[in-house]
Amino acid sequence: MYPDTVAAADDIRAEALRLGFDAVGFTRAHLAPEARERLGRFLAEGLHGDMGWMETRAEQRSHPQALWPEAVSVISLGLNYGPERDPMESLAWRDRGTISVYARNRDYHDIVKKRLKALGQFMAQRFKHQPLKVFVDTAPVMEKPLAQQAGLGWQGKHTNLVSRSHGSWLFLGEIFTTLDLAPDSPEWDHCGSCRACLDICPTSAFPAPYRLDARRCISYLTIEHRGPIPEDLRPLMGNRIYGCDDCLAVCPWNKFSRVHAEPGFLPRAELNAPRLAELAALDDAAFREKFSGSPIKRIGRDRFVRNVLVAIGNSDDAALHPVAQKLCEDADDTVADCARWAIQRLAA
Ligand code: B12
Ligand code: SF4
Ligand code: SF4
Repeated sequence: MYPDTVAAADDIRAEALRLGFDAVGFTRAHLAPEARERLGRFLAEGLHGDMGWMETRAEQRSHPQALWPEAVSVISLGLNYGPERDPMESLAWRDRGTISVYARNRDYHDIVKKRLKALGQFMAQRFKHQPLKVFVDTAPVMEKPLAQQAGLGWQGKHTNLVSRSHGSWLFLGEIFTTLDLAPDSPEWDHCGSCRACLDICPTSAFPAPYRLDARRCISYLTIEHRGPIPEDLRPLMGNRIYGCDDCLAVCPWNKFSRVHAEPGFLPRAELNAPRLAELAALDDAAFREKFSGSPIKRIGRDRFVRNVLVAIGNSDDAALHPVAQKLCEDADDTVADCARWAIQRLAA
């Protein structure tokens, strides 16, 4: 084992900051029992909807050492993606769509993973024969409770990690390592009596503070959910066509955040409130070309155009009627069904 756990952690922290991470913390490769119990309850109540992948690897998700038995420490890393303008400003522009801040340019998974790998290379040279693994988002890892344990922030009532220096705008990634690294103190809850995130949610997706029913969350409905979106939720979605930032954007702790420093997060001009009519006209090839390198590409043309049609239905803009009309006979049943719904709603 490396003899000085504090010096080792200090070296890694300095290198992580040099590589452009904005927050770094250390914790044991072990999750507190509450996190595991709460994951169990979330799954038992079916709040994960059709994200069956959350259930299949629940044991590994709730026990870092079930994922990798040799892991001793976890390095939790945060990358700031503080937006340059109010993410909610385009919600009022009804002939346009609102895309979540995180998806207005390059895929954050690629950017975070590249930096995690660079930090991993530094560690491999500095501490010989100490294996490590890097993760961002998609592995069965509970990133938010680990980040809280490592002192990066706390899980706010909107369930995401809030940081005293970056507000709601941190992407998370981790390095699991066999090194024994001096752990940081966990951060505690600074939400107090605030409930701004709970009250702003357009679909009432929080059955209680700190608990999210993913099945009602617009992020889930527009990104993860396949097939038709439940009809009762469609009118509540407004023009949010990919993800949602409302609960993050209203958090008062964002006043301490600053704009990101990553060129890959600079919004592409054509994704800042794009015209719904143009998006609805995309075929498979045009969709893939437009969203190359973007996280949006992952959901495919059909799911994306479905989301655009929900926004068209909510637009109250008769000029969009012919746009929906054209999609009524679309080869994809869900798109065709949503186009008919949009027409009915525009006529109502
Ligand atoms: C599944 C998932 C989703 C699902 C479900 C979200 C959810 N809250 O679980 C959906 C598709 C809805 C989603 C949406 C979003 N996501 Co997401 N998602 C994930 C993923 C893959 C797993 C999260 C998870 O484990 N959920 C399971 C449940 C049990 O966890 P939980 O809600 O956090 O539950 C905890 C709390 O409820 C708490 N709790 C329960 N009761 C109580 C009571 C008290 C008193 C307290 C204190 C706590 C508490 O305990 C539970 C366990 O710790 C993570 C990546 C990862 N591998 O961790 C990214 C991740 C959480 N997502 C992220 C982002 C950015 C988003 C969006 C903002 C994207 C967008 N703009 O559209 C939205 C935000 C919606 C929201 N309010 O959560 C980031 C969040 C970064 C951060 N700063 O926290 C992550 C970490 C990805 C990353 N690597 O950066 N996501
Ligand atoms: S992301 Fe939007 S829909 Fe989901 S919980 Fe937050 S405010 Fe509600
Ligand atoms: S908006 Fe308020 S309640 Fe929600 S996470 Fe931020 S401080 Fe906590």
